Amino acid sequence: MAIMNYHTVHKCVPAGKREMTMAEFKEWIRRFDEDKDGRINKDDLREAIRATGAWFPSWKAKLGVKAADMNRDGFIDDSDITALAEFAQKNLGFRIMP
Ligand SMILES: [Ca+2]
Ligand SMILES: [Ca+2]
Repeated sequence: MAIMNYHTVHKCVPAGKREMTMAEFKEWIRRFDEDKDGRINKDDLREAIRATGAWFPSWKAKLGVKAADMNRDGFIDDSDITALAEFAQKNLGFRIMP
């Protein structure tokens, strides 16, 4: 039997359909904000994508930041979350309710 470690319990998206509300998506992505400054950088996003089990997490993280980071400061903050959710729906198999 597999032992659930901290990462498994707190960071994994349930297997199967990744359906969640926008609020749940925000909460989920914030768990990967390692330095807790409220912004998601490329490395944080890579870990989030890795946790979904998607392939090429580094590459997808790069694309995700490019797609979502509207003011081009290299970070995904609150105002970029909607665009990131869109990216997650298109590329990571998420289904996010408004
Ligand atoms: Ca951060
Ligand atoms: Ca930004």
